[in-house]
Amino acid sequence: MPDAGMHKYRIFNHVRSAREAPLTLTTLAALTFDQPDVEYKVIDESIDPVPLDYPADLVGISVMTGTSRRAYALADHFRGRNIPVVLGGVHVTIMPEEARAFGDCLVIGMADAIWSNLIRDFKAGQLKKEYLEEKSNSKFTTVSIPPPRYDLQRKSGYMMPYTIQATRGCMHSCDFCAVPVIWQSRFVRRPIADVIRDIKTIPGRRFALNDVSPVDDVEYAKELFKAMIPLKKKWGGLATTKVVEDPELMDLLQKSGCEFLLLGFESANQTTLDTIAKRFNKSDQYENVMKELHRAKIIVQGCFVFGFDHDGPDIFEKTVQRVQELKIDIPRYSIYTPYPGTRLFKRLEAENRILSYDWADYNTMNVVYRPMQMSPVQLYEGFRWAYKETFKVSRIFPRALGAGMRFPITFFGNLPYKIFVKKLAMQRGFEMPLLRPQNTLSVSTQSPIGPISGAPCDCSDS
Ligand code: B12
Ligand code: SF4
Repeated sequence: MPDAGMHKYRIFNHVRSAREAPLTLTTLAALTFDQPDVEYKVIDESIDPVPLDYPADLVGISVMTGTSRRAYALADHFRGRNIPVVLGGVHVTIMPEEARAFGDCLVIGMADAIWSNLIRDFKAGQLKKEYLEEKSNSKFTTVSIPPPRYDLQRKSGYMMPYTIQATRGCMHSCDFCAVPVIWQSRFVRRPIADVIRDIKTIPGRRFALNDVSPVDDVEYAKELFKAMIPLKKKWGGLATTKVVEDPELMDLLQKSGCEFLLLGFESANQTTLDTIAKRFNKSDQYENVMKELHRAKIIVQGCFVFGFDHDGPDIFEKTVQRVQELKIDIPRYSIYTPYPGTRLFKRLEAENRILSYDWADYNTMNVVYRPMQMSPVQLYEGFRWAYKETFKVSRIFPRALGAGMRFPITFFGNLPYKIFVKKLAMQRGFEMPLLRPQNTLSVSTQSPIGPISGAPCDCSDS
């Protein structure tokens, strides 16, 4: 899994991830449980260098949009050593035509029903160029997979070494989000017994649930949370603001051990929420959302996005103010980013507003398009200003105290963002990205990032 240069920090010579361990690689490795002769070396480049001279028979690389340049460079390297490379993941699923130039084999879509057969084909010398996930026509499907191979990953180096997933996909379709594009409005559930089995294999008390929206399939969520209660574990995950609408769900959520949720508030402006197809977020209900979650003793990471078409230059101050009023425990800001394949990308491209086709810029911290009501510089500087302002101790204190719960955890949870603010301040200001037509990226089979090194890059953020 290539490095994105994000979500990590350094302690002396040790690089640590400020996030949970990725589930992708341990999930893939588990899929060949019936082929015990297959040995894996799992590398998350965020915390470990890629052993470029490793004597592998086959290399698999997981590609996200932001990491695609690094992924293609690593693929070039291993192919240069005559080791076949399989590329998979969200970016390959969205942009197979680009990825074809960089891999010997592509997996498009979920690999659960593919990976084991792919390995068999490889062993028989019959690796195909492409494996396409067979999609069922029904909106809800169930997938049964073995427990992740946690034994293959490092336990140290992560804020949370154990990650679980119960559902995939999302029932909503916000205009900027890659999830509905990847899953095409399908919602995949794992059998609850399988999820409980996997949670039981976790040696620690805490884990991360990385479903993007586990609470929107209300009946499934209730059953899952009920089944989690006897395990007496603690967990953190993601949810939509709709979570507070059902009192029974909230009660079970709390009893299941949830103590942290990341929520996409996105904007305090209802017109914006309606325009981006997130009208289930009701701006005038945000106080209630926070009140209910705090009542359940759940710490909230509340995310807001800057640069929507209705955002003028006053949006930064307004948002910072609203974040304080709402007493969001750990706020987080992003710049509106048109990930390829999304409705937003198609619209901005049709309006000739895309400024950068360099996918490495697509990390929600760069301006890659021309905003409607301000200049790209204003957007970038406003984003920086909002971060700086929000993480002043004079603002952290009343937010953390105001929530009236878990003060030390919330307070210390804010501190890493102060480091991030410092790093943001040290960065150069906005520079107009080099406009590069999309197709020039796909024809280059040279390493797009220059000479390759085995060491992960040194930059870091929250
Ligand atoms: C957990 C998570 C994270 C975690 C861990 C990321 C990681 N590297 O695992 C953290 C918090 C670090 C993170 C960070 C970010 N994330 Co994130 N994240 C997710 C999330 C919610 C779940 C991913 C997951 O674990 N899935 C479970 C595994 C089993 O599924 P999977 O990875 O898709 O893998 C399956 C297939 O894709 C395929 N596959 C994948 N790789 C490979 C490789 C091979 C060789 C093969 C054969 C198959 C294959 O097979 C697997 C099994 O079926 C997804 C949303 C989602 N539902 O996918 C967003 C998502 C992947 N993230 C996204 C984004 C934008 C980000 C950030 C930019 C956000 C930010 N501003 O910080 C950063 C970028 C980090 C980076 N490395 O570039 C976008 C990606 C869009 C895109 N086009 O790339 C997604 C889709 C969310 C969204 N709303 O759009 N993320
Ligand atoms: S609710 Fe979240 S995961 Fe679902 S489409 Fe909207 S942004 Fe994406």
